[in-house]
Amino acid sequence: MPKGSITERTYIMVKPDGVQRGLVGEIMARFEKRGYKLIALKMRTADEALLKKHYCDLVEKPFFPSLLSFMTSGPVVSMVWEGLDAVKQGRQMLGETNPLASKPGSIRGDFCIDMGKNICHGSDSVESAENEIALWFTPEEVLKYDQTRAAHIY
Ligand code: RTP
Repeated sequence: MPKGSITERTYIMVKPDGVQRGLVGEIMARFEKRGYKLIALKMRTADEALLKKHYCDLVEKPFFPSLLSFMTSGPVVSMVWEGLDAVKQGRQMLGETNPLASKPGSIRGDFCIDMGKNICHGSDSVESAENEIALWFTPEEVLKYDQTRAAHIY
């Protein structure tokens, strides 16, 4: 994908705590209002096998068992958002991994304080976004449509 592409994509996931706390709409609204385009959306309870692939670089970490237990504790909402600089801007909108280091105005900076329950996930590079999108969605679930056509307003 060329840098600066309007079709850059990022994988954003509302984690079980964000779903349980009723923050799905708030998180989606921030991406919509910013100007990003929703091209895939799914709710599911992830299993261990899927999460081991998603967090493949963390499986040896001491906190991995508690991360796994938390991430399988309830449904997650998986999304693909498309638009200019989607990966980097998405991470900025989420805030830092540690909510206490996250600025007010970011999702984590506004809604959480616990690193283990930091509400959301966002891809950290264009390459990992592509891998994560392929892991959480089938190609058919990632849609192509023209958002500029206003035909449905009237
Ligand atoms: P995420 O994948 O969830 O967006 O998080 P991230 O890239 O900001 O951070 P990453 O290092 O990939 O960690 C994934 C998730 O594991 C939990 N974590 N706990 N106790 C700890 O030291 C620790 N470190 C990471 C967090 O929930 C983090 O989001």
